[in-house]
Amino acid sequence: MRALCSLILLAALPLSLAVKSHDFKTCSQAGFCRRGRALSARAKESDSWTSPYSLDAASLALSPDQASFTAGVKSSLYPDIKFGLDVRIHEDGVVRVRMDEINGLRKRYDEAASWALVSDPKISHDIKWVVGKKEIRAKYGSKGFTETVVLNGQGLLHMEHFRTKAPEPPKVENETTEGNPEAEAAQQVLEVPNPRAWFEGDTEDAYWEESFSSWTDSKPKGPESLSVDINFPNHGHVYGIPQHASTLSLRTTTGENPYYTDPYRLYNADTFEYIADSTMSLYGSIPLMHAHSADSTVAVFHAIGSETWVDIEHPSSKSTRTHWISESGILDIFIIPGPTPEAVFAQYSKLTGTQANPADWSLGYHQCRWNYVSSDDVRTLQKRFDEEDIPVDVFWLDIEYSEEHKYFIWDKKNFPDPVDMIKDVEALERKMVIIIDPHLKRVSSYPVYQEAVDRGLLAKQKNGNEYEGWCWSGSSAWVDFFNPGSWDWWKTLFKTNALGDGKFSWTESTENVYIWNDMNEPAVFNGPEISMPRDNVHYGGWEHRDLHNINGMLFSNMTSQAITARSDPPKRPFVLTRAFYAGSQRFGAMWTGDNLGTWEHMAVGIKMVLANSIAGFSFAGSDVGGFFGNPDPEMLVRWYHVGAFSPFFRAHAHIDTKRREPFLLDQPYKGIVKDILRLRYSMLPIWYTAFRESSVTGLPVVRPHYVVFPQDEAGFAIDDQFWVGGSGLLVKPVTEKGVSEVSVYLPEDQHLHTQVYYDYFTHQTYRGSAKGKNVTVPAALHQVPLLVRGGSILPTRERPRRSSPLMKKDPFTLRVALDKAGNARGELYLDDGVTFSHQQGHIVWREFKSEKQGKGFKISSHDLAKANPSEAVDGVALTTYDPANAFARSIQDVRIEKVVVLGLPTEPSSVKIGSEDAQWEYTPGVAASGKVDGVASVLVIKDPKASVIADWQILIA
Ligand code: NBV
Repeated sequence: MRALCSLILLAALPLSLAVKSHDFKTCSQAGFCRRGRALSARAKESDSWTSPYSLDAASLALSPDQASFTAGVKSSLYPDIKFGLDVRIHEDGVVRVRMDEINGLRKRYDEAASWALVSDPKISHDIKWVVGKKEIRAKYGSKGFTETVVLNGQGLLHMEHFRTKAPEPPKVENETTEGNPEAEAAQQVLEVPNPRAWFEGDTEDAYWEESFSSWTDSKPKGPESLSVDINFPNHGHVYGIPQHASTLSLRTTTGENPYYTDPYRLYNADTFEYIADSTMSLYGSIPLMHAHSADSTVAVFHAIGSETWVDIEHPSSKSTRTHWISESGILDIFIIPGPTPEAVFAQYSKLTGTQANPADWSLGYHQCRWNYVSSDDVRTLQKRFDEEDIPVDVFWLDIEYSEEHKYFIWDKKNFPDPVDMIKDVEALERKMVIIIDPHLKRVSSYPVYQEAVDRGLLAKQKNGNEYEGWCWSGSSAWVDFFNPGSWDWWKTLFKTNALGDGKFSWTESTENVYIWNDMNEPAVFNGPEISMPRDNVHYGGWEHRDLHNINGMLFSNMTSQAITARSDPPKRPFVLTRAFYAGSQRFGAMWTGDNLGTWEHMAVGIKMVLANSIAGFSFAGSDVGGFFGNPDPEMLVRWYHVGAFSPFFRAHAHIDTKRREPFLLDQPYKGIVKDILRLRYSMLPIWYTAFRESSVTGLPVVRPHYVVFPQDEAGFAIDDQFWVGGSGLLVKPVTEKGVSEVSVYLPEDQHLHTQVYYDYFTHQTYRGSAKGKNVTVPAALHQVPLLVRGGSILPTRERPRRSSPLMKKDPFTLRVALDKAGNARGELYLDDGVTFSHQQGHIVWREFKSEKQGKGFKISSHDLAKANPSEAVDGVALTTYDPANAFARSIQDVRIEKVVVLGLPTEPSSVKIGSEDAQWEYTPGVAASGKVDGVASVLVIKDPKASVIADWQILIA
């Protein structure tokens, strides 16, 4: 069935634009996944299935403060094998469950958490375990008890212990064993029924070696896979475990859907031209899953670095069963209790860290292509943007800048003057991002390779020799970033000054060059599944299979540290990574890899960004325009809308595509794209404010409905419209051809009365309903359906500029969208956007409020940082905060130039700022009649002479 349907899909696409599915394994082609699924099938067939694993009560040991316990775990199948369980509860209620084999033949990989976690979580001393006759129990949280997360409820827990390979039975020459005592004995052994077959199956399926395509995995450690079922008996929706091109609410993988017959796979891979709706693994893996219902949100995070498959079933619309099958490693599960989405984000980000506060310019528009081919090409690019007055912050260089793909080394034929070129770009305070891939050309004349060889830093084959694979640079080697010896060395490469001693550093670069890390899954053209052999060996003797999904994160981690360290005082890094793992959000941005220029890919990109965002990695986007193919102008325009509402906004294209920079478009498309870019730039304060919140609370920068309205069931599966931070902006980019209007779902919080929504551009009003409601919103090509929920105040900067740093002293506009009761609130966060001085309190964090006052309204500005110093910035609790800090002083002349109030019931009689009359203009609204929505009244207050850093009040009478 699956094969048939894949064929149909392939046939629907031009042949060259279809993922080479045969390059990647299905579950049935991966020995351990096959075994895991077979285990689950046997359990389903049996009426009397019980797990062979049980807690060894005699070994139970509570810690002296009763905050954690350890216990032995026995398997009735292997009485001599010992497992240990370690359960602890963190201060925030997260439960960590670890299980490992004790005194096994070998050691299982147990370092995934040490890469993912920001620090060792503090164990609670208030929560106590109590040992009862049949159970051990810890009670905390609110009263009442509902089963939320159940481990091993289906009895699928299985940790394959290390074993020695049984000798091969002697070869029998003739058919019969008669008269050959040795062979007779062997035959008898084979015939003895296997008492473990009910659980493990009756064959040693791919225990000691397996092949895929032309590759053989030698599996020297034998079987060591890990299976565990995690059930959510009271949660009908599960989300997360990115990265997949799939719906946000994860689908059943064991049902009839022909594209969902395989479990969701997590195995970082270069799956270029991927299918737009599938469980296939892509470039990154975050083993975090949210489970959600109208009553609560919970999550599980499995700190595992090896390939993992997750089957999902929905026994009813109100419950979910999942089955996680991993190739190796210990069981290290964090049960994240929530019970709200906010609490889940706080708990998860306490573990793996929050999205790093980005450099402000990196939220602008990025222009990329494989490739801008010469210094002159880059200069012309910049000139054309400027001639058309189209804003852009960053020009990118892909691999062709380098000589023979030796990264860091310029191809001087085409880039004879790299530093001058970069300086030309810097003139308008723009930046460059240049690619550094992880494969190193194996020639001794390439200093980066040779230094890595001299220091013994390269990844090894299982026999201990340097691993050689094929990539862009031909015969290549890879730095083993698990080797601490590589860390300082990698930093030195990015120093823009000479190091002396003949050692290499990138002197032909500047501090305005930032980095793109591609191919870090790692991609190896001639390797199994286009990656490294699993039996390769890393630092510490760990096999590549153990840490494959973490590998890419180390590359972007080290690069981001290198970029930070190269300047004094350090500057915020920008590193774009393709491969990622839990924790990668601390090191930069990601994109969704090599998508196709199709409507399906445009649409799924939104869902993928949402999935990444809820898994902690908010700084995400997909290639605007699609990497492969030549989108027509309509598609390109719509894609710019998608990009303008993605946290990371970059246009990119394959080397074989036609050039498609915005200035090349004909009218009206060129004008529309320019307006979209200007819209993005006007909203940069909203994005920057959302990033601040994310960096402190872990809340995503773009938010799906279930996060914002966790009780509104009708929104739980919605993933084609979303919210920008906590701003109250709701957007639904058009991702279909020929559309002139779209249906937007207006969610409601059941406890609130219905709310009004305003069209951002036309001020048309839409009223929600207590049950949630769909409304039709115009969406001609120049229009992106963008609504502001009543009750929000949006700070924008409306003066068109060529790059975002040129806006730093520009005044603000405030859009006050009143709710039904006449109230509204919003935030604005600012800092220098470049250094880390925000961590010393050099910030401006304002709250704007509108309140009903008598018959009129009061709009005011307050210092939020003064009120909440410890919540102001990421990473540090500001104990002292000075409202007159140096950054605030540097922008004290920056004004609010306009306040636009939407939804006043009547024309004001006076508008005062403090005690002075303000200038204003009022346009009455059009009341809604019957089913026809109205248009909001608009009051424009001109230049209220309010500084952005000061407290002020506007009184509308
Ligand atoms: O470096 C070339 C490309 C890059 O443009 C793209 O964004 C990456 O995802 N890279 C992959 C390698 C080859 C792709 C066919």
